[in-house]
Amino acid sequence: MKNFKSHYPKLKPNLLIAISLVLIVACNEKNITAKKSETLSLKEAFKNEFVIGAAVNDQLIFEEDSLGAKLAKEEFNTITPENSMKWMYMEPQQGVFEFETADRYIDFSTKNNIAFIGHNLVWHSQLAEWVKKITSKEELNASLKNHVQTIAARYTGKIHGWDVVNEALNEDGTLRNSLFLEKLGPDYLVNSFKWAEEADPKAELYYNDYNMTRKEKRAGAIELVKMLQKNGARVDGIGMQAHWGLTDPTLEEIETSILAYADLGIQVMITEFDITVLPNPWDLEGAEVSQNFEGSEEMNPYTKKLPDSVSTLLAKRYKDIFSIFKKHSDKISRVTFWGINDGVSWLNNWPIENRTNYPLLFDREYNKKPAYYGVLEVATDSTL
Ligand code: 9MR
Repeated sequence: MKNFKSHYPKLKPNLLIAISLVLIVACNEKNITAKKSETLSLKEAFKNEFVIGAAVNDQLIFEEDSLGAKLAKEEFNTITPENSMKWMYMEPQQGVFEFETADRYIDFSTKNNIAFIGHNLVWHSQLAEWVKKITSKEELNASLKNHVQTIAARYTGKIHGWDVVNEALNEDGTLRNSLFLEKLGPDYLVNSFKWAEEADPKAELYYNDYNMTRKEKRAGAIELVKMLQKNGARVDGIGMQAHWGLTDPTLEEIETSILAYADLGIQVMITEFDITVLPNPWDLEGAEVSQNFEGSEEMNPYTKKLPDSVSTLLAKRYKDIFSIFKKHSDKISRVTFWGINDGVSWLNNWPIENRTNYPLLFDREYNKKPAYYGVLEVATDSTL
């Protein structure tokens, strides 16, 4: 099975020793790690472990966000479209496909030699309205097939992998009662993977979901992949989205989950990594997310600046989690952040709109944050 790693061969051990010696002699300083941090990009730093990605948006692809585009080229070797390849944008009317924007994403990745992850072919959310109105099973099945195959076929040879199915599970690990499941039964999952493979045999095919560290959901995801495999669908990898917090999930849950997914014999990918630093209304006893928290200081405490104490906690959390990724880099092929800088993160608007969040490695001015250096240290510190 081909994967990212075949494109990024490991350095030979004796070469690594030679490089380390040269660096030790050349730097001869205590803070060698900090020095190296100035010169290495994320993708270079982790080139022997996994590829490093980011979700990107239209402003970046059209280079209106030129600083974002610059960082995408310098720091990352894979990108995922944050929104523009979802069903509502790709096929807004039945049988009418809008390829213009998606083509620009593909051009950007091809031109800059950045591997492209298609996101996504089948999802109950951000669907076009017309799909929801279909009443017949036959028509829905034909529409799903046409959607998957038309898009997958268009980009064959230009896409590294597809999130074929996104978020098909409930929190308890059972299958989500989406309109696809309701009308087509679990066959829609098997068929979607088979249709994608038929249309683009070269692309890798993934199942992608959130809360993949929770016990019940993890069991459900494993069962789902096994069911797909048993029914003859090819699944190359499993995507743990990784929208995480400063303390949840625990490091143990993260590690256990990586190992459990790797046991399926497929690639494990961290596909939408970010760490919120803001309070979550669901954690508050008696708090209803439907309550209006907008403008509440309690829920939006860092409107001017992230306090140094929290910034340090965030850096440590990133470092701890990346240490686990590095430890299991033989099982992990990709780590993708869900956005490039704090200013563009979806977490400024979820679960409460208009807050100021700081979940990524670059700040609103595109500067590297302590979290960036925390991550980089994992790559450069041989004791981690
Ligand atoms: O980041 C995306 C945000 O801009 C959209 O408003 C949102 C709509 O559902 O989708 C976000 O991306 C999601 C991704 O496609 C699938 N996993 C969860 C992500 C965060 O909601």
